[in-house]
Amino acid sequence: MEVKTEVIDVQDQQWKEFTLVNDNGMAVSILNFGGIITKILAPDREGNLENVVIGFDNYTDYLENPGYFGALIGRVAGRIEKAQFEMNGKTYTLPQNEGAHHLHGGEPGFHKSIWTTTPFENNEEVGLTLTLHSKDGENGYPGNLDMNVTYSLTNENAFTITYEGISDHDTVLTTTNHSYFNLSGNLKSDIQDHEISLDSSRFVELDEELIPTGNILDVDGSVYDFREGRPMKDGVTSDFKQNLVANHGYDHYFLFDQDSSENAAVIDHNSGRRLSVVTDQPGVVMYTSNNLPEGLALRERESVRYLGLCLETQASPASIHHEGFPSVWLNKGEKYFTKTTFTFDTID
Ligand code: G6D
Repeated sequence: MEVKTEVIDVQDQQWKEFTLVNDNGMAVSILNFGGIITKILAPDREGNLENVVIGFDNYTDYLENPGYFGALIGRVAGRIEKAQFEMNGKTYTLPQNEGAHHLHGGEPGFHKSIWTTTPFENNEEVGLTLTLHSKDGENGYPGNLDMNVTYSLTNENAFTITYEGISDHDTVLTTTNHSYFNLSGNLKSDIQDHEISLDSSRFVELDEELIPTGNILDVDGSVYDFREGRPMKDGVTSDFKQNLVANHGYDHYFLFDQDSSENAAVIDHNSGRRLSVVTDQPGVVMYTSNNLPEGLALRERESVRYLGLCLETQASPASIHHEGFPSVWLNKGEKYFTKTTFTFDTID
């Protein structure tokens, strides 16, 4: 196992790209800019190592990155309605960076910050720690926040993301990673035939602006029921209102039932790749890149809709305005800690 480091010149900046490599040749490449995962090489059933995430060909494009490819997201992943919240009798107003609402921590959120990076290696894993200090009032969020994220890779092809944070003031926080997975290998096909399983019987209803209505819907009898596995394309062809609201696909928060040791799984039967997701988070936003800007120059091809699957493990920003949702509130001095493991395997 090793960590390779490369300096990348991007306009007037010098970024660092770290590549974690395990003994099977699986590799994960990460930028200090945004903690962005630019590439993951994983084996297919024949052992061919191919890239399984969306990434830009020209790294300058990460300066804009309208789809948040591969990026760490925060302070609050998802949408905060009306870009406002009340806390301790005070109203906090955040940048309205998507219509009247606030998306993915604003600009520049975690995804466009330079993180301080330290690679590491031990007998079990190889990895990278990334730290960031977000000042009190940054993008309207209260509290001086210190974040520590760790990416680590083992020889079992398990890639774990650990998030730790602490604030000197009551605040809101729920972080995630916005990688777009595509198990076909080198983006040779889209994700419509990916078979998805989710340990979830409930999901959050959205309005036309993708803002939670406050209702939690049951998946029973709908194309939102992934408990026995389902091809992603069911959400594309569905005329169910929530799939139409998401622009012919999924863009929804699923609450986990915790009935399984595995929270989510994705299989590409053509390549034989299988991705397993295990997290301590109460749910996941599954986004099937319905709104992916088309024609972007990616490493292997131009972008098209449905080219990547986002599994954004997190709590729910709906908890800011509604009862009964997984909380994003963080008390002063309380330790924020969450861990998600993505394990890459193959089927016969
Ligand atoms: C779209 O609605 C989706 C979001 O869920 C996603 O995170 C973003 O694109 C990148 O706005």
